[in-house]
Amino acid sequence: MFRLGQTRSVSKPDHALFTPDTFVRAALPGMKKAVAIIHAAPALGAGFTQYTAEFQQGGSLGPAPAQRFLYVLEGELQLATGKKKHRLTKGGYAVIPEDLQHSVTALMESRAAVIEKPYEPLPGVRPPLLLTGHESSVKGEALGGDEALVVRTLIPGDAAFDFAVNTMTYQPGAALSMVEIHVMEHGLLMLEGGGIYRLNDSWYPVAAGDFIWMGPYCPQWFGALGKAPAKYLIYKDWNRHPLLS
Ligand code: UGY
Ligand code: MN
Repeated sequence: MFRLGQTRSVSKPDHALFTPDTFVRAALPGMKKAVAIIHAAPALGAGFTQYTAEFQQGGSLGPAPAQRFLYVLEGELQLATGKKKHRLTKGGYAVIPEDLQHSVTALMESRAAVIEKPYEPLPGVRPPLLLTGHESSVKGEALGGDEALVVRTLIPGDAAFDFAVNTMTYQPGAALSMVEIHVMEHGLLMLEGGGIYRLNDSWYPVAAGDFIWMGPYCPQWFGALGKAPAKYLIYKDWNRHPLLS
């Protein structure tokens, strides 16, 4: 359908909102029977790359140019590292170190969020080994004591990891208690529900399927609307000194 040039998508110097009507699909090098929607990349101003990979059954990712985070949105993936095979179902995730030879193959039609970021070593700290998990085994924590806003921290907070990925679930009407302004950037995929996202001086209606990039120091706030919870998957760089990264 023609939308007469209208979309909710915007791309600004310190933030972007990309809605599914503007997504463009293309295979990345090495991808087989799969395509990527590249939501964030250095070309946008981001220090990481985030894409949604859409696989046919038997489809696979190409090699990772950096450490790679995977989160299964739908279907089932097999992550193979040498002889070891890990099955990742919806809500399953993995953090794959930069130098670890691996393959990611879809056991059925699947979709996954993929984040790739060059690893920033920290003197005296060993880089992390492969980590796999499932969101359902991560205990939710009420953000600032607010039971209506639950955070699940998918990656341990220790200094070996130079990024975090969390899910945040808001009951209808729940909101961040403050407008955040911080040095870390974010890649955010709306998984369920919707609400209003403040990004810098603009307030945007957002819904499941949307992607948001927030650059460093982008003022940000979210309030959930509707009758069902809103949930998003959110990346941030952290655990490194800003002068050294
Ligand atoms: O972790 C965060 O910075 C998170 N609270 N930000 C956000 O939800 N926009
Ligand atoms: Mn934030």
